[in-house]
Amino acid sequence: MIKLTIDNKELEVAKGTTILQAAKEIGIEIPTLCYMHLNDMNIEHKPGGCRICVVEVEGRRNLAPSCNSKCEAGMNIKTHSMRVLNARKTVMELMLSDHPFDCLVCAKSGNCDLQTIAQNLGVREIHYKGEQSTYKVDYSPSIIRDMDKCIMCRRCETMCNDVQTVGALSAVNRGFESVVAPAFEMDLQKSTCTYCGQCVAVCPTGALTEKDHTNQLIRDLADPKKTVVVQTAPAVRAALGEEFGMEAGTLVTGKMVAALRNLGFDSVFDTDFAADLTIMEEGTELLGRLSAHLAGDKDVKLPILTSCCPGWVNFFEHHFPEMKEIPSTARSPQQMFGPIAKNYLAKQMGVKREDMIVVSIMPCLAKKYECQRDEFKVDGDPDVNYSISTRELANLIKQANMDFKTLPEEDFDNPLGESTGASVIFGATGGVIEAAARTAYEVYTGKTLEKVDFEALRGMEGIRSAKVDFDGLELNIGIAHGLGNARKLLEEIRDGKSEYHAIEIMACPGGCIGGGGQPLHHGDSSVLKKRAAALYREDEGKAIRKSHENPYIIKLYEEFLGKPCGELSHKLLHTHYFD
Ligand code: HC0
Ligand code: SF4
Repeated sequence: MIKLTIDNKELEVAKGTTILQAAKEIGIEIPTLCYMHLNDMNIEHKPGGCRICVVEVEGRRNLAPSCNSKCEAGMNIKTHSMRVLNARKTVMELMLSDHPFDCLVCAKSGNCDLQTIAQNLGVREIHYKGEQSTYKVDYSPSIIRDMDKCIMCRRCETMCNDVQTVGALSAVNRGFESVVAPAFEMDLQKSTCTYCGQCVAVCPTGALTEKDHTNQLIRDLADPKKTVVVQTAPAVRAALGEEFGMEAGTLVTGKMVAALRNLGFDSVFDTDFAADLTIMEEGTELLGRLSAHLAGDKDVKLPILTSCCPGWVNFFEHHFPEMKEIPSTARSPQQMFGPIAKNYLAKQMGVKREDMIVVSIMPCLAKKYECQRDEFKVDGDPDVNYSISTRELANLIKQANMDFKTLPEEDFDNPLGESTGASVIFGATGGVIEAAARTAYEVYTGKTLEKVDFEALRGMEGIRSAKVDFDGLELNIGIAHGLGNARKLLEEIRDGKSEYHAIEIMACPGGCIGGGGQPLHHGDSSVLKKRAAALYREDEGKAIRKSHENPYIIKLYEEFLGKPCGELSHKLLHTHYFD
């Protein structure tokens, strides 16, 4: 152990502890910009590049970057001496000297680390005038890159390369010209980007933001000719409250429904309904493949991989195209909801397809891209017109001046608003496969599943596995969240070493609760755990907790679809993948 003093407080820390960590241990927060600590993933990004975290160490000529300077015995450190504050101010002014001055209209305003730290430092004047960079703004279907706002913290690069192993972003050029970009500075859309949005989630400035669909939504809501219906993803309800100062993990399902109704949607539905439908289709496919496999059919491919996460779909299409026959052909719940709304609900409501607008509220940025894919359009009309993120919904509620915290709790509309506990847990890693196991068990064994909680499938470890007993048949299940973890399981399958029957993969660490469109959680995994716990609470409180018992799903098959994986289901609810 090492003894030292920080801001006149004596403390003892383990060898190897940085000054930044030591200060944190005694409640002293040193401002940082480039530093990022993903505590559950064992990733500490500390390039020491921004120099905002400098501190004064007695007896040393130079200030030390606290994020990558280790504590030494007897050190006497000042974290906010005059010298430190002046240095930080100068560093900040230099950073701002070539930064665009459009804070008032910047998408990140109010949520920008650069802005917050400049404000906290009391920067009122910029004494340096730098050359301004003039990069072309890169618009992709999900993400906007405005590199004039990049401060070269390179957090995005760490997320893309080390966590996701996608490798779409890296530093290019030198000196003033240096910037983080796809290879050859090509547009993101032409790169191998999966639109997972994890880079956006950690960008401290407005350099990476989501493509904003809120103005389009406001226009559609105001159009009397349009019937605008909305579906809300499972993970949104566990995080939206954070945008209004509520504790992470506060469930705001009822308030969210009330807010959406206030905004003017004609009907407020739940993606969870479609998640129950996904279980019917994907579960049937799983049991079909499993039975064929057990009967000795060598052509049948196992493991079956879940296919509901669009960042994951983009990943295997780009990186493992030779394995595109393995994932389930079931569309994601978002993309099952769309055709059911426009082919079944529209008829019930007496609305023409072209007059119905289906909007989704998602924790995810890849969903914006997913709903624009050609295979999910009919004569150019998308089944889901567009998707807005949890953060965009929060902005809309703020624009409408609603006092979110005091809104009354309201219920979803029916028929596409009824859901089971199984569908709610889709939003947390392991939830999709747990929901599938609840239904597949009963269909396969013909017995009632008394204990629906498969605890072994839950948790935050990046790769997990569990054996589930199907009345004598042992099903081997794998789970990965984060694309770097997914890659490991895929490589096992490619090398013929995988022993799983079924694998759930979600692109974002934590699953959808950690999606790129959620309130920013700054890599703090305790926030993700609280959001997951909220979803498991909602599941526990539901009267029905197995997808196949959802009465509106039963009715949908009776009235419209026929049977799971039947002809109409295949046409409307399944898809195919591309190289
Ligand atoms: Fe998810 Fe989904 S669970 S991908 O994480 O399957 O975005 O929340 O909406 O579609 O239901 C995201 C979340 C969804 C879909 C569902 C799945
Ligand atoms: Fe990389 Fe995901 Fe960002 Fe694309 S969205 S650049 S894949 S981190």
